[in-house]
Amino acid sequence: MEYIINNLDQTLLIELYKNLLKPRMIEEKMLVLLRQGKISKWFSGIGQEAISVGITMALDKEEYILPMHRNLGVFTTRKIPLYRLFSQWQGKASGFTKGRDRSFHFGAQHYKIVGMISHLGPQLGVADGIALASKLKDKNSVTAVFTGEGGTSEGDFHEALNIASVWQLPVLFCIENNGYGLSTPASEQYNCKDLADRGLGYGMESHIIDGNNILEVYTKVSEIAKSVRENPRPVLIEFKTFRMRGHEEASGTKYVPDELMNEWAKKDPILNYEVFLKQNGFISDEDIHALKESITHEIEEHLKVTFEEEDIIPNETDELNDLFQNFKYQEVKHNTETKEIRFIDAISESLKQSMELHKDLVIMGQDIAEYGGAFKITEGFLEQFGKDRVRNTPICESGIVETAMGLSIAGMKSVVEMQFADFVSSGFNPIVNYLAKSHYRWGQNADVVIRMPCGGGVGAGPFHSQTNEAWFTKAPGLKVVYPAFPYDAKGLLATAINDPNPVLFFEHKALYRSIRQDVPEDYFTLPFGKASMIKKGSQITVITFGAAVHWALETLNKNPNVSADLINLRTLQPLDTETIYASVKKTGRAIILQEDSLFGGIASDISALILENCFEYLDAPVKRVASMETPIPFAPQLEQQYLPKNRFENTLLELLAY
Ligand SMILES: Cc1ncc(C[n+]2csc(CCOP(=O)(O)OP(=O)(O)O)c2C)c(N)n1
Repeated sequence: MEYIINNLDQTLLIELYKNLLKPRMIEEKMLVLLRQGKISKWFSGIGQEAISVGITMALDKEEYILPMHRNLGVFTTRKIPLYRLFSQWQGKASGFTKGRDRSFHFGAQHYKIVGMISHLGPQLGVADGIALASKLKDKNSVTAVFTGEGGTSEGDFHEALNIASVWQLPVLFCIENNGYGLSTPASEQYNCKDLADRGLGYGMESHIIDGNNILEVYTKVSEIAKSVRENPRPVLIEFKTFRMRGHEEASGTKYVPDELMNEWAKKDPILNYEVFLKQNGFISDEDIHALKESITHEIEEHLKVTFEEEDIIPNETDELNDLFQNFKYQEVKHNTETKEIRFIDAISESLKQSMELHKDLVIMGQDIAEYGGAFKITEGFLEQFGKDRVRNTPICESGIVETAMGLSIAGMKSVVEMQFADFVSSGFNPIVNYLAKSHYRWGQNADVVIRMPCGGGVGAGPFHSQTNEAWFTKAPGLKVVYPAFPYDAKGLLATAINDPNPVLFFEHKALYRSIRQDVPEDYFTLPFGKASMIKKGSQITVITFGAAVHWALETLNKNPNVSADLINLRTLQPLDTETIYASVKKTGRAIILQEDSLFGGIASDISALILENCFEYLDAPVKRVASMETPIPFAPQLEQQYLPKNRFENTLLELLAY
């Protein structure tokens, strides 16, 4: 291995060595503890340390790094106290996740480190968001994100690189090509000579670096980072290296030919560098010995702290309190000036007023800039707020949701417009696994609103008509809002944007241009978790939300002899159970109307809650009315049959007669 010193001084050469040695020695200790059953799982980065250490040393302390499961060297080079890492791996409170997540699955804002989620790819898009924030704030910083060569096969990789290139974001995409993804050799993972070749396809500069040569990694990444700070752009870097141990310790290396192991053993990044330093008189055997002694001592001391730390005592309140970032709702009252507007105007006005209020709010979506969005909600926004804050995106829901997460990590707010709520399935993973879980896992909020133009009755077939709120009400950590009137839509969207937690904001397309209401012209907010009672009665409680509120109203208006409480839920998560229970206790009968197909929808949970909490007050079974158990069809007569609107009246009357 050839080491070229360039203009690096001795202090730096030794610092690099120390930083290489520490993760190696920690790992060697962890392997012992693993065998003793004192830690649960270990992903080894032995042989790959030069990449983590070289990149971290090449970046400024204030620049974000998003490491993977083999990048202990990032954490140690950023000087995280070792006992905190040990406690993290043992699920203790001094770790970074209060025992809620394992290994390297955590971030630490103080150290500007954002750890992975198990799904590997999503953090590539998160890096885009962090880099976008730095670019918007003119910070001249770079963000480095890691992936293995296996992870490059995920769609997230493609989406993140494409976004970064189209938007010229200052991201270093660092591929650690260590030959195997679990047992799959690189030859079965991709079919190009070098992964760096892919840069060309994304319109991106790329480099290949010997990942086992610390001086090459450090020098080249320093040069690239400097140039990216001056001229923001993404760069793809492929580091050639090798995984010297199993995927994780239990999985072994039987599938790796011995010759390969032997060949790469000769290229060990630490041993070779040590020989080089000694041969050139930069370090002596005594220095090395003293250094190792001091690291051993540090490891032992910190392990002692962790071993002596008590196990976490479970407390349900603590767990539930950490699901969301604390948000104190602030009521903003409106003036009396109102104007009759459509549902769609209410959304547009609210969004515009929030853009005026929050200077750090960015909106992203397909065709939302010049074109004004598929439904024209953001028409005129580009002129008022500029291209930086009103961003047309490539067609990549996952990558954009991840970018939104990155903006939040960097302290900015965002609203993502799904062109149709149906397409959220292409961004499902980062919503339910990243946005929903990150506050609970490591205290990082996701200040993101996802706007969801949804719903049927518009003759648009199975992929443009779904109301898929149940996909999200099931995932703890997400708030779900579903207004039925312009006034509610305007006030609730303002609150959704103020709330620092992830909010899925459902907007029923059939209401956009059909429902009008007098709505205050200025900015105002409405609270989450408060249903509205839009009709009062004594015989039965009707519970519903979205377009179904209007179906229920129509039915009740047609049957003036039915005396019903009509509850419009407005938000599904949080759910206003208080209003539901009070009404059911009064009427003794409950019917829940839901537009989605029946099984597993929110109506089922509301029904169960009523049974559990109001059973003694019921005079009849709780009824759910919902769509058929099929996808939503296209032809108008099929769609009408599918939707529950026409079945609602019969069931309501049957229940009253029970
Ligand atoms: C979406 C997803 N699919 C599969 C896995 C299981 N898995 C975890 S790591 C891994 C191999 C990753 O290989 P690579 O990206 O090359 O990184 P390396 O482990 O070699 O450092 C696999 C298949 C996962 N965590 N997430």
